[in-house]
Amino acid sequence: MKSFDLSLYLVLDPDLCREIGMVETARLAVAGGTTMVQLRDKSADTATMIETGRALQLALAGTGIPLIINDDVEAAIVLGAEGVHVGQSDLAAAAARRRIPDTMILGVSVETEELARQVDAGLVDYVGIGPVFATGTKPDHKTPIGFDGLARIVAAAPVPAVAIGGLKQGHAVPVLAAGAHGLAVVSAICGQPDPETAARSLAREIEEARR
Ligand code: TZP
Ligand code: MG
Repeated sequence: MKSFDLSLYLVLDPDLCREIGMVETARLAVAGGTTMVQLRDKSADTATMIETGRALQLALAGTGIPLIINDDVEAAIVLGAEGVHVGQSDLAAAAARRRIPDTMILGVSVETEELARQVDAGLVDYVGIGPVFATGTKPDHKTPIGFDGLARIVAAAPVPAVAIGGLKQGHAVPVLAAGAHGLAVVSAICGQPDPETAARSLAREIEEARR
């Protein structure tokens, strides 16, 4: 069954996680209430993605938290990961879906209303929308959209959305008010002195924002 919860979506970055590593960061974040984990390593080859992915699968075993692989469809298939996330510059959604089974989650990044409208809900399970704010985590990011832009793009998307880009404590209310189902974060958890507490505070805030 393809069920997933976008509430607090951790996107792992090897540089930001370097102190304790991506696997330990994921383990702590999930203990704190993270609901999805994505492996995003732009410089890793497929063999390295598979190796890291295996270690993440061990750390997530029994938690029910899905592991999503960024861009590397091949690695995701070999791993039997729960899903794949592709950007606009990556393998198009249709091409990705042709390579992965229906049972796998497919996420796509969209930065504009037009791209959101083009999303095929028959192929794609969720969209990542951003950057809400400028962020040093993705130096090549597009112009920040703010919460107003987020709301417009969410409204144009035919599938559930998760917001990304510069999001941290204090942003759950405006993100959910814009119609997104959750917050995707890198630096708000990766590289924090205590990733578990960071995740727990965010998860609590999201839960409270829903009330
Ligand atoms: N896509 C748009 S912004 C971004 C990605 C992967 C990085 C978000 O990182 P942070 O540290 O949560 O701002
Ligand atoms: Mg990508």
